[in-house]
Amino acid sequence: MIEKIKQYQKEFESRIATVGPGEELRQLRTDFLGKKGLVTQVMKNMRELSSDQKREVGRHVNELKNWIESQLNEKAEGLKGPSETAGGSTFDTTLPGRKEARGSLHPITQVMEEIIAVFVSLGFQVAEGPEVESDYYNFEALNIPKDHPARDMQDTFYIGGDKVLRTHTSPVQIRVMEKQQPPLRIIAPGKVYRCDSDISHTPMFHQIEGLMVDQGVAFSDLKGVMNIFVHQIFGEKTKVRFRPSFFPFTCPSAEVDIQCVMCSGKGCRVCSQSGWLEILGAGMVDPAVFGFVHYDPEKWTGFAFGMGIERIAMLKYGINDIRLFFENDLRFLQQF
Ligand code: 2NM
Repeated sequence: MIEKIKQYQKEFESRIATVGPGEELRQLRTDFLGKKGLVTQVMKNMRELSSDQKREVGRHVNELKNWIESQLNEKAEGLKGPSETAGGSTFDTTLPGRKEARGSLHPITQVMEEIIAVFVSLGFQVAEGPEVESDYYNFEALNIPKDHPARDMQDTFYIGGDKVLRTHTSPVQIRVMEKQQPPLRIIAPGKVYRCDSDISHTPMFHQIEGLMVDQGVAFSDLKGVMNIFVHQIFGEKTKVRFRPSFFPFTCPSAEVDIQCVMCSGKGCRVCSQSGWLEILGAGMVDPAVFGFVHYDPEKWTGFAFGMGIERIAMLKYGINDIRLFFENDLRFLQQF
């Protein structure tokens, strides 16, 4: 009989390990402690035993009964869901939980932060400014005259009065120069707006511009900083090329190319068989710009540069359509 008791204990142990809430748990209690339950059966069978045996078996049965009772109570407590605990209706606590969706940074934000980190490591400070700008900061102070093509209605969003949506982040640098004397090393990341839309242009995109002003800053300093930037972002082996160009706010001006990331310079569709890709514009700050912020051009020289983040991100990741960045399709975004 003692053997039987041990066997029932084992059976109970295995059943309580997997029992569910509600009816399942009630059934388990009935099976062991109910009127026709196994424990009750053993107690009934004790009638045939001698009084010595009764005492011995009785002790074991009582222990088993008390143990099962406490196990069932403990289990019932553990299986209670919050609504049950709170006195509401029951729900199935065995259902799997809902996973919390994990967010991540937008690829443009990632590339922007990566680029900022490179310039911060070179001693540049991050500066910000308004996205709604006056004609003066967006154009005039940058030596862009009233009849310059960059001011064309087709490119600029005019929003009434003399206000525009900034077409570049250069006005941020004008504002900093107005308030701060050289030496100066700043970068201006942020959103810019141009009335343009196709596979390589969106009406809003992101830019990082940089400016360094000090005594004796030369074009060679610009080249050194641009080389470090390219090697950090595209890899140490990436070749860099400077081509003469024109901007109203720099002189001399250059466009900076890198060896094509798709074909390593052999020539392909992406680089129009040239082996090179344009990634940014740069130059020595025009003395006329210094005039607007009352810097003495005899004392100070500086270089400036500007790049579109989307273009850098497209080249870095081999993306052929800029609009993918703004569709918010998770199948695209989750790849970064
Ligand atoms: C570019 C290219 C060349 C530029 C110039 C200035 C400022 F404010 F110092 F005059 N900021 N950014 C600059 C120079 C921007 O973007 C293609």
